[in-house]
Amino acid sequence: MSILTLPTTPFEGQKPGTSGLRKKVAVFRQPRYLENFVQALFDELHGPDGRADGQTLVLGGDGRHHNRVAIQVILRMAAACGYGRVLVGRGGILSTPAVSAVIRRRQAAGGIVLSASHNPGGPDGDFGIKYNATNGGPAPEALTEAVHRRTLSLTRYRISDAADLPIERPGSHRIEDTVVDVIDPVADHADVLRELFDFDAIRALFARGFRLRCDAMWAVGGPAARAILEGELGAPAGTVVNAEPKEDFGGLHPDPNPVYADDLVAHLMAADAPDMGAATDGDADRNMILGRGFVVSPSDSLAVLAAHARLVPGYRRGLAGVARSMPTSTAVDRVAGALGIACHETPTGWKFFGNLLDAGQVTLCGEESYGTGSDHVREKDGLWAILFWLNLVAVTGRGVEDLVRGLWVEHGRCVYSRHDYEGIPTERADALMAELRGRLPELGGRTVADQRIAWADDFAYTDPVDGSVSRRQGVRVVLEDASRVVFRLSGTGTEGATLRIYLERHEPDPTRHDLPAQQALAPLVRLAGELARIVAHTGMTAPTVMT
Ligand code: VG1
Ligand code: CO
Repeated sequence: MSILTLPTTPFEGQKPGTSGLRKKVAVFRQPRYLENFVQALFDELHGPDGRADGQTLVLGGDGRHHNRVAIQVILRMAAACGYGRVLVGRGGILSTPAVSAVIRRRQAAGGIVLSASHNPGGPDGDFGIKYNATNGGPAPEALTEAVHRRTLSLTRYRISDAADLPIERPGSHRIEDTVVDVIDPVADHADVLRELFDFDAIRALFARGFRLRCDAMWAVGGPAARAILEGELGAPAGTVVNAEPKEDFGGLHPDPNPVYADDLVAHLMAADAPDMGAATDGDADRNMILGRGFVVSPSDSLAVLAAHARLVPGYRRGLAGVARSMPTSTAVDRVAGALGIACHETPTGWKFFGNLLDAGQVTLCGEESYGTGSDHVREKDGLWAILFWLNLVAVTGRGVEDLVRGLWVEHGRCVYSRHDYEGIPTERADALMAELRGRLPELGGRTVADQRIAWADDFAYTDPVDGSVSRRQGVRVVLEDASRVVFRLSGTGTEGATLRIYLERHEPDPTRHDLPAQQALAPLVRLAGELARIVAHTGMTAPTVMT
């Protein structure tokens, strides 16, 4: 075995987005593409000639196509960088929350997650890589930007010429001076979850005949869900479906929303529907929750969890505060107000919650994109959310729908929807956003599509802990009754641009809570279309996905 220093030249476009660097598998397959990004990361972390002597690195991915190849490359590069130990998930598998749990429990210096999350997989699908820091959370923007700059000037990378390691079984190996331990992908994460929830109460719930259908979408969440729900909590065999992780997610889109998890929705709408439905995404950090005949919006889910957190052992002492991403509905703000705790509004992406969680300023956080989590790790956590809901149902004796309706009765309903326009040519999407931003100063006080605008801005965030500023995080247009429309471009796609339009209107009147969301939001949809001139810019007359 020896360490090689090999010449390379930069690749354009290795710029991490909302959650790491995501590209087509074919892009990652190019010789030196992955190597360049990993070397740039190691250079940033340890200095250009630095070594990670003695440090521990966690490594795992969501098991999508190319995962196995990439894992072996990174193991050899970590050895060349001098890591003391690499903890790699068995078979190269670790869900995103599991990586976070392992980093924190084993005091690792950080971890590399190979995932493109909810994006489709397979040879023609997407691949991704991101770095999580010592706190277990996604690297802050300052680091991801520095890594990107370094990718543009890289001239060499270092790698051991060792052979592939057998990582399909537990064991300990060596590359150069680096110990590589193959670890159980579920155990650390399960330990964390066991400390938070009342497993006895949930066990009793299942023993009483409560029926759950948990759809792992052929992704990495399956084994953990099966081990805990069926193995430990006594849910009947078959509760977790589509549980075997596949490299191509069965050809499906592993995104737990009503559009891509339509099969689960159909089961929950059927006459003999189970009591609760749940789904997790490609890397098991997202979750969708359903009641019988009822879909829970992610923003409402966060608010319900916050409202009842004290009923769950891990949060018995109450919440320090909560946080939500800016486009997420204000339901949780209303709950926080009633609880007398702070509610922070952050830009989209879990990395912005890290400082608040580390500083002990917030306990729960979430996003409208089916992500919820807490200070138990530094990622959103799909199984955590499912267990939280089960725990609440078990100790309140109330069903999923009843818990959400209780929220609406108390605080009014934040009627909410997100409209995505996918696959827009990038220049057109950029032109749309530029025009919208250009019109911002004149929008306050104007009437558009019969709606009177109170104010509009481009969201900027100052991190209350380290003072870092993130600008241009989304255009907000707010009406006099506080209804709002938010426009931003996705930072996780790999083909063209995706325009996301977030619509929210508060409905205090309980007799109107059952109006279909799209109907209640129709005036805001018209406003959005006119304001952004969507048809003129994109040629599209309807969104490609509505959730
Ligand atoms: C999307 C979501 C965002 C989420 C991100 C990563 O980002 O909107 O809320 O944090 O995906 O989620 P964007 O930039 O495409 O809107 V995951 O499950 O990919 O780690
Ligand atoms: Co995900």
